[in-house]
Amino acid sequence: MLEGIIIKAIGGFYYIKTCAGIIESRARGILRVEGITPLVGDFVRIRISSEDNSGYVEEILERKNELIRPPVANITQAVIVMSAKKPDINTWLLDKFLMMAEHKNLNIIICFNKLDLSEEETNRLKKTYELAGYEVIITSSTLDIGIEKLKEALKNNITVFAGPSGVGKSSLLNRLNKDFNRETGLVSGKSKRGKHTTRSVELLELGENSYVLDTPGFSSLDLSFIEDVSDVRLYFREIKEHGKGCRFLSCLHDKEPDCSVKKAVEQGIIDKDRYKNYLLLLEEIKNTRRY
Ligand SMILES: Nc1nc2c(ncn2[C@@H]2O[C@H](COP(=O)(O)OP(=O)(O)OP(=O)(O)O)[C@@H](O)[C@H]2O)c(=O)[nH]1
Ligand SMILES: [Mg+2]
Ligand SMILES: [Zn+2]
Repeated sequence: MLEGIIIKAIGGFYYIKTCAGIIESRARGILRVEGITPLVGDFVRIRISSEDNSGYVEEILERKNELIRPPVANITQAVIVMSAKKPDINTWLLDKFLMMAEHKNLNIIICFNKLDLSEEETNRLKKTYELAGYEVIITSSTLDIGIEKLKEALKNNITVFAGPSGVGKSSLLNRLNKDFNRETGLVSGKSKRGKHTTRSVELLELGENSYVLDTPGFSSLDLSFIEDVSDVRLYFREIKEHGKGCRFLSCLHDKEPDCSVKKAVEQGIIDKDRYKNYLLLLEEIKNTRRY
């Protein structure tokens, strides 16, 4: 049996990258009976049928994790792409993306693209998020800045590119490898809905053991994975860190006394806007989890 990774799935066919090349396969009947659907990103064992020379997925190896949107398994890293301008930065959305990636335990890189449009604002954002404890890479896909650094960070990872529509996710991927041929910039100016130009789920091979996944931009995130208000603390990296010094273990860093987080905000060690978004998220979760 051959081992490989599913890089694409279309209409019941799975395209599996193996040491013998890419093999088109179907899922074995038993998987359907067991109610298991192979996902892009799955490591699988396949058998080549001697009758028709086509592949059959016999076994799915254990998944490290699973994303629902897009449906994909074994992602190790998220590059969250944002821009300072066009579209304007939305830190509320960025912080939600970060929460999601933290929740999935992914390695996280924030990429501020379109440096050419606003150097000052982009550098300010970089500082803010580095202060929060994140790795930040600044790029301009138009001017070919930061691409090598990005490429380096993608090695030996299966990386999902996420972020709102129009920030340049697909443009960056084309810079990483021009053969990727991702469609870019088809956001219709007339129907302001912003047409999603990126649809199918496919791992793009960047090098040995390195894959990237383009996703359509989305502007709202489902936070139903947060079960309890107190969990919000876990998904803000610097708040989690500074919260260790609070008087109460249960401190939500809101109105409690002797709160290290609030102290750090006053001292400028935690960014004010990050803290503001944290409080807003607390409110949002409180309101939606009240039943
Ligand atoms: N000025 C400037 N424009 C850029 C840059 N990168 C991308 N763009 C432009 O931004 C627009 C959107 O780029 P896309 O790559 O399609 O954005 P996307 O994030 O893939 O968008 P969706 O697929 O809709 O989620 C295109 O017109 C690009 O040419 C950049 O670094 N600087
Ligand atoms: Mg795109
Ligand atoms: Zn506190």
